[in-house]
Amino acid sequence: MKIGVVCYPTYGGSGVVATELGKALAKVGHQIHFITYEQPARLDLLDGNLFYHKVNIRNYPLFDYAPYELALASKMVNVVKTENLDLLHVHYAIPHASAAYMAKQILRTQGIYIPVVTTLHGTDITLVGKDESFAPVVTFSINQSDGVTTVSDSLRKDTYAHFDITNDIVVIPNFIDLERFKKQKKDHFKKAICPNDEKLLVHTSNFRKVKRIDDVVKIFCKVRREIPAKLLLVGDGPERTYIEELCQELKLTEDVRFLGKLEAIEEVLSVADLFLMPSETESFGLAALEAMACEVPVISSNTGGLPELNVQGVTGFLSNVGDVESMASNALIVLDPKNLPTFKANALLRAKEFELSHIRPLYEKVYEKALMKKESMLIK
Ligand code: GMT
Repeated sequence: MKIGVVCYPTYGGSGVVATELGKALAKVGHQIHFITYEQPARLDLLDGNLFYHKVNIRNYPLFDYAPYELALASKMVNVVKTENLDLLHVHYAIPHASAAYMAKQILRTQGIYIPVVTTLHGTDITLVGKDESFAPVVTFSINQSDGVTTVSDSLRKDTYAHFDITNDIVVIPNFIDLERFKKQKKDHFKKAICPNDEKLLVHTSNFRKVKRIDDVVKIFCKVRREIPAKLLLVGDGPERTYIEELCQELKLTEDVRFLGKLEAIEEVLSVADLFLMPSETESFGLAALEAMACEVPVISSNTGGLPELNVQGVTGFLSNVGDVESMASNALIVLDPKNLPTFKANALLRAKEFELSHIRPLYEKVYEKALMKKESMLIK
């Protein structure tokens, strides 16, 4: 198949899923055309089946906000025609699903039927999407898609609860490439960060409020009162300055390190003992899955799709959002040397259930169904 993939090219989970899925599909022979304003972070174009088409956003003095959605729709029309695409797969509803709808309608006037598959990732439904300034457009574009997927059952339920959806939604969880995400021997790195064999806690995210990184710091503060420990914070975003100030206030600067955005996150995870994800909402929790694949157990909130990944008392523990007391005492249970090896082994076993090769065919099935719709449209 020749597939156009639209995503956010930044470090967010939806962009990572789109890029890794595109790469995996290219490996089994599909031709994948990424259409976005910047080359996706994890995309290298060495594979002959991978292509990148840049959306140029023209500015004009009249525009307070340049109309990206229109530029994107126009680019989709152009790429579908020049590359003879079979299908468009858009990740994150806003504004990708509505731009795809527009492209599809334009192409129909030219005698081309292009099926659109939309994958909903999280805040496009649970936060931004349900805001009344977007909701009618999000509802419409989901209903007009030829295939709709969500990354967890929880997100599927939320989508039906918040919007008037008449379309079927297929759940396809996030996936992991176990070739890349596996525990590596990085003793020198561990020694540099934890010279006295302290326990190492890690959090990675795009530092948005929804991640509740202040809870990460509070949990760590409680853990460190009981046992020698260090915390690594990986990523960057709007909350970073506030979190740096909080660490100073709690006198934690000696034991907390900010690593910023990192490409080789698996190297950090390889030396970690515990991953913290106390999010306000989390449709799946890809970062937690990456940690588990590197044998790192998870302390998380029990929101959204997290219970579909993190198994209570097996791969870690889940607590109510904001219950840092419970999260800290559970962290101490996991970090107890009597328990830690079992939790680590369980985390890896669970991660294996989400191996890329199990999940990729589920998307191919959705594509095939969308293409069947195209055939029935053409017969009409
Ligand atoms: O919804 C978001 O926050 C954006 C999105 C992203 O692009 O970072 O993250 C979501 O998609 C990931 C990939 O499907 C999921 O693993 C994350 O749980 C989800 N984030 C939230 O729901 C907060």
